[in-house]
Order: sequence, then structure tokens, then C-alpha cells
Amino acid sequence: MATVAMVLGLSLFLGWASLGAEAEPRPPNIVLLLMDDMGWGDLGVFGEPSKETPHLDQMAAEGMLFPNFYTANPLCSPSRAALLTGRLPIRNGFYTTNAHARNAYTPQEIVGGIPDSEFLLPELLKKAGYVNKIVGKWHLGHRPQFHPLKHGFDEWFGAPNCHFGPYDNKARPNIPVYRNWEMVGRFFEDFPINLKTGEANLTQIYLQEAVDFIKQQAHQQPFFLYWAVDATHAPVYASKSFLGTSQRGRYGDAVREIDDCVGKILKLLQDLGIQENTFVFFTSDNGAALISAPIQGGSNGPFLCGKQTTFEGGMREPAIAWWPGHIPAGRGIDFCPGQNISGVTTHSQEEHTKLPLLFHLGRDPGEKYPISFSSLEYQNVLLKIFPIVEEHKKTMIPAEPQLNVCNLAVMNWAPPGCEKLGRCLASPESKPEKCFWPH
Ligand SMILES: *[C@@H]1O[C@H](CO)[C@@H](O)[C@H](O)[C@H]1NC(C)=O
Ligand SMILES: *[C@@H]1O[C@H](CO)[C@@H](O)[C@H](O)[C@H]1NC(C)=O
Ligand SMILES: [Ca+2]
Repeated sequence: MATVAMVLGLSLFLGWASLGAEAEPRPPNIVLLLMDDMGWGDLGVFGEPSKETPHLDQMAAEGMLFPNFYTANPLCSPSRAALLTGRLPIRNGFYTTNAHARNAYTPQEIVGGIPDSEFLLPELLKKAGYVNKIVGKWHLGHRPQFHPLKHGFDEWFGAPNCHFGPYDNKARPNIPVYRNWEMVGRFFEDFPINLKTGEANLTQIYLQEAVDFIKQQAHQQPFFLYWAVDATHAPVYASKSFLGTSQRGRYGDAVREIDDCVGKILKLLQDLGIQENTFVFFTSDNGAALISAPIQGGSNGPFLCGKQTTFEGGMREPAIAWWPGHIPAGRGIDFCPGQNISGVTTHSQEEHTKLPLLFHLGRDPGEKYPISFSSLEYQNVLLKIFPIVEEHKKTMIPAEPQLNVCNLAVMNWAPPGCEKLGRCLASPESKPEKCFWPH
């Protein structure tokens, strides 16, 4: 189901892009608003009781709400790789074969990244005449060959890795922030996140980047804006005017600020008169991180578990499409705290390939009652599933895994541009090793 959603998403974009090119003088602009660890249950429109997302709820009212939208993976990097390539992580290389690990991403010490052989959405759009900008988190590799401007983007303001830390900046470099090809500073040093108060201005900076780009492009070539903000990923943050304004705590403050930004972006498109020529899509890379909740994590509504699990809470994402005039109105870590269901949620990894846990989402959306292995219903569903799995395997050519090898020497010690700023750090000796993925 995950494949279907992501691949369908990509082909819809491309279908529209090429259709637009034939039928109209100008293909539609595309604005992709990608949230970080925001859960299905965080939107008022999905039943979040404090109803603090008026702009997203309005967007849904004016556009199309997708209650069954799935990501391809419940973790940042593989999910984003799938979103931008339209291919499963096992095909695009964003996975690992180390031990039983399934939750691999791209920390600073990762050696791999998005392979050159992949075609990314911005690369295809560029061929169709688009100008492409990424604002915020890339997370598809930070070494020079993985730079977003080498993979179809024309402009970038943001960071290659997750903002979490802080580091003491001797043992590990703080994450750099780039403008286009070069770093312009680092988190904590130049782009502070106050871990105590949760104050950071990053969401406002990212909003300004979006606004400037939209204004610059509004009456030029068609544009693709990939707005990948990360305020809802722990450590969550908000700017001063939003801190303390949510009934849901600091996480809610971050959601409220993003909601406000979404409202401003949609209003800008309307003020510029380009709303009927701009397709806007809102979703999240993975479900809310229950290990960070309640202060630093969101809600997956009625669904089980969250980020880092393949239960509904990890894979099912909030999703809204908006286009006026076109769209009618591992052991030791408990990823499911407080949701102990015998034989379903486990601390250790279980092999389910031969005997998958099946749920009837119609009568049991919370996945609390696995269908009995011995029932006729279970047997009948397996008869449908296994041939599909076999068919899938027949054409499966696994890519070279990108998330197996780590090396402290590849961290962001000396990103391009650091010389100009006098901010290069000395890297340690190169020592490649197997990444430690405990979960
Ligand atoms: C955010 O911006 C305001 C206004 O420029 C400034 O006073 C404040 O120190 C900034 N906060 C952080 C955490 O950078
Ligand atoms: C979870 O449930 C299982 C089986 O019912 C039980 O053995 C285990 O102790 C429970 N764990 C917790 C943390 O409650
Ligand atoms: Ca994420």
C-alpha cells in the first residue's frame, strides 16, 4: 500500500507536469509541504481535540483530504528518498542490511546517500522547465556528491542532516546550514535552538525563504518548492510569539507556527493570483515519534504506535492536496509506550514474513486484534497476499545498500564555504565501520 501511495503521488505530479505543458502555456507550480514526524492525529481536521490547525483545516476544506495516505517508510531519510524518487527504499538504496536493522537514516557519519543513478522529482521537473528550490531538511546524504543542487534543485536553504544535538563541536561538528552550494553557518552556533525554552527562529526563516522564492518565481518559469521544515522533530522548537500558545505544550507550539506559515503561503499564492496555477500538497515524512511524546512528540490519532514502526501510526500520514479550480473543494526502546498488546507490540524484532500479522482496518483501525492465524478469513487473505509478494520479488532488483557503512571522518567537519567563514574543523582519520543500528 505504501508503494502505491508514493508511486502514485509521483506519477500524479509528473502527469500533471507534462499534461500542463501540452494543454496550457505554463505547467502548474508545485509546492510540496513536507512535515517532519508530524502525526495523522495532529490536525484538527483529523480530530485533534484542541483544534489548533485552522489553516490546515481550511486547506483541507478547500482541497482534498487523504485519510489513507501512506509513506514508504516510517523514518526520515528512507521516506524522503522514496518521496523524491517514487521508488521504494530497497530500490533506491535507502536501507541497510546490517543485522536485523530496519530503522536506518543518514546521520553525519553515514558514508552513503542518494545514488546518481536515481531520478529525483526535481531533475524531471527541471527537464520540463521548472526552477526548483528546497527549503529545510535534505537528509539524503551530506557528502559533496549528494548535494541537492547535484540532484535537480537550483536553490537550497537548509541543512543536510537532522538538527538534533547539540554537540560539543569538538567531538562532532554542529550541523551546517547551507545557502545553495556553501554553508552559511551551523545550528546552535549561528542558527540557535534554545533547548531549554524551545525558542528558535528557524520556521520563520524557512517561511521567508518560501515567500521570497514564490515572489521571485510567480511570474517567471514554473517552480517547484519543496518546503521541508523540521520544527516538529525533537528537539521541537517555535519562535517566541508561538511559544506557550498551544494547549498541547511545546510540540503544539511548533505545529501552530507551521500551521500559521501554511496559511501565509496559501494566502501569498492567492494575493499573487497564481493559486489556480499552483498545486500544493501537504504531508509528513513519518508518523509522530511516540518515544518523544508527550512534550516533544505528536499524535497518531487512533492508530497504533508511530515513527520507526510499520504499524499504521508510523506509516499513515496526514495528507492534503490544494489546487483551487482544479481540485474540488529494537530491544530496549519502547516505540509504543503505554500500548502493550500481547503478541503485537514487542520490544524485540519478530520474524513475520511467513506468518504476517493481519488486521481488519475496517472494524479495527487501531490494530488491536490480529486476525487469528487459524481462521478462514486469515487463510483467504494470505492466498491473495502471497502471490502479490511473489510477483513483487520477481522483478525486484535490490540496489546497493547505502546505509551500511559509517565513518566519523565523513561528518560535516569542513563543508564547502567553511574556508570563507574561517569555520573549517579538522576531521579525524578515516575509519569506515559497520553502522550501529540498534533498532
Ligand atoms: C529570534 O529573533 C529575535 C528577533 O530578531 C531575536 O531577538 C531572538 O534572539 C532570536 N531568537 C533565537 C533563539 O535565535
Ligand atoms: C506486555 O504484555 C505482555 C503479554 O501480555 C507481558 O508479558 C508484558 O509483561 C507486558 N509488558 C509491559 C511493559 O506491560
Ligand atoms: Ca521524520
